Amino acid sequence: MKTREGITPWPDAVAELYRSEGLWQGRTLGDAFAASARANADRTALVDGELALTYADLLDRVEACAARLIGRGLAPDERVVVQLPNHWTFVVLTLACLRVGIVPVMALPAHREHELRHLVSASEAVALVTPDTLRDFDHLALARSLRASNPTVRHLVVLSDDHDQPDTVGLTALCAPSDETTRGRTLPTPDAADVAVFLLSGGTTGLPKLIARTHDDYLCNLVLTALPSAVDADTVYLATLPIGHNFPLACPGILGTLIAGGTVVPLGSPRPERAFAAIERHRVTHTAAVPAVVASWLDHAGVVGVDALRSLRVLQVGGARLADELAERVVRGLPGTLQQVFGMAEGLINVTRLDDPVEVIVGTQGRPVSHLDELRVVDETTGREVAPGEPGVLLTRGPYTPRGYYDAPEANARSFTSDGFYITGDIVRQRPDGNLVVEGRSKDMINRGGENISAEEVENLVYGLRAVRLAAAVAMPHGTLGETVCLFAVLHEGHELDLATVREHFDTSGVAAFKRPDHLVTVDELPLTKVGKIDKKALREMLAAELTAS
Ligand code: OOB
Repeated sequence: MKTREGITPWPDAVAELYRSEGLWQGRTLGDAFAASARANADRTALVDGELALTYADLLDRVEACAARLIGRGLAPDERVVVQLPNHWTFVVLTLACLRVGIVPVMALPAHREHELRHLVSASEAVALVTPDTLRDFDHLALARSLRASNPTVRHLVVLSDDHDQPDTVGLTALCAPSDETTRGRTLPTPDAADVAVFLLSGGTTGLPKLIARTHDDYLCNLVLTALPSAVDADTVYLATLPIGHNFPLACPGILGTLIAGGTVVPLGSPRPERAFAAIERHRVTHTAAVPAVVASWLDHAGVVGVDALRSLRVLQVGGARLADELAERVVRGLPGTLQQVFGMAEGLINVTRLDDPVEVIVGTQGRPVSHLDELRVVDETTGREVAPGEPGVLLTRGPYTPRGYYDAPEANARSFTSDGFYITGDIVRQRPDGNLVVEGRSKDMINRGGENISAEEVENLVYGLRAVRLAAAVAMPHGTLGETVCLFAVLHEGHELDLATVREHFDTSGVAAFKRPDHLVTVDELPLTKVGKIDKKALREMLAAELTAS
């Protein structure tokens, strides 16, 4: 199937508006990168360990890699499932695909057979790109088995230290500088309206859906997110979140930094020891983290200090709700300006601005990056718009929010309105100043005997307790009430916490009594989703197992 067949296009008149407003430039991501590379030829584009590439080097490798892909028989519009760690080869390969219109499907390193099988078949991928082994998992064996059962898969491309497998292609060689086999080859160029990448829907339920992002819309995404985070040619961007995720990839992330002429530093782990060392060594100015990661950085800073972080100008935090309390600690305790980012692979990105008052940076998840982003906040049951300032489900459409998932009519019927709004499922409140406050997920509500309790609200309150490092509230089945509030908490070292203390804290905070947690489970760590968000589904399962056992 040709990619465009599975796509819900923006209406012509709307596309025309986005073009006339200059948001869609009619330019491919490959072109935009090449222009930046020519303008910044001698500057450093990419640093990974001992390898440092100038823009001229990177452009040369990208063109060479593109030529090798085409030379091996890959064609524009064919899909390639890319599952790589944060490594320089990801950058070269992705840019090479974008250059010639081969479409990468951005899998995460944590994906396993269940997800990959689905991604390969849903995208009809012709190639799989994986490490040989990573964190003790044999990716190559899985890739071989996926190839054996999927006739579309013609190539396995493997990232490995010593590559001599006859049935696979070595990724490092594919990403090598140009040579006589690559020079002079004429390469195809995609159209700006073509699909550039497939991102995956997040969430902790069901298999990920494919989100087709066009060159026009994704370039718009890069440009509009680079502006409010002040990413420019002096930026050094550290990518520690999984690099195929929209946030570190394009908000503005590695692609936005490269379009702006800055330096990208991919790092294989967000662990504080490694991140701090990389920030110090490369004088990192910008990075992005999820709340759980930033909590670990704060803890580490409490032990080693913040000297290593001196160069940091912007710390983006998003992907899940950053509790106000944690936001305050970041503002007080870490160098640079905190930028909250509330975004989604489906499109819409909201950010706090660097010059916003502290109250906005700490207490809101920002506002849209485009003046043509359309937002509606509606009542969950009636679907009608709520009064200004009231909480409701956020719907959105705009210049970088596609009108449907790829080839998924049923999911589209559920997740998009008939007039093309994406139903985010997030419960938000929009303040008079336009900033959004995320109050929860429409499914992340706990219904305690008819009282609706936002899990996020409970968590925010719990962060007011000094003992608590991380908190997650989930519904616990209950005979008469239907559901009660179960709190999972990770404590700071040397602290203790019991349920009575938590409930007392809720009482003294003047909170409705029904919101007090009914059950407390202290744990060493919380299960995380593949991008590092707290995995509520797993917590509910843990709780169910605990209840059956008792
Ligand atoms: C990002 O993208 P996804 O697709 O992995 O997840 C999107 C969902 C949102 O619908 C929302 O439920 C949640 O993740 N979320 C937040 C949040 N940022 C994302 N919830 C509360 N506060 C925030 N700041 O997660 C993503 C994509 C691009 C940039 C940043 C995050």
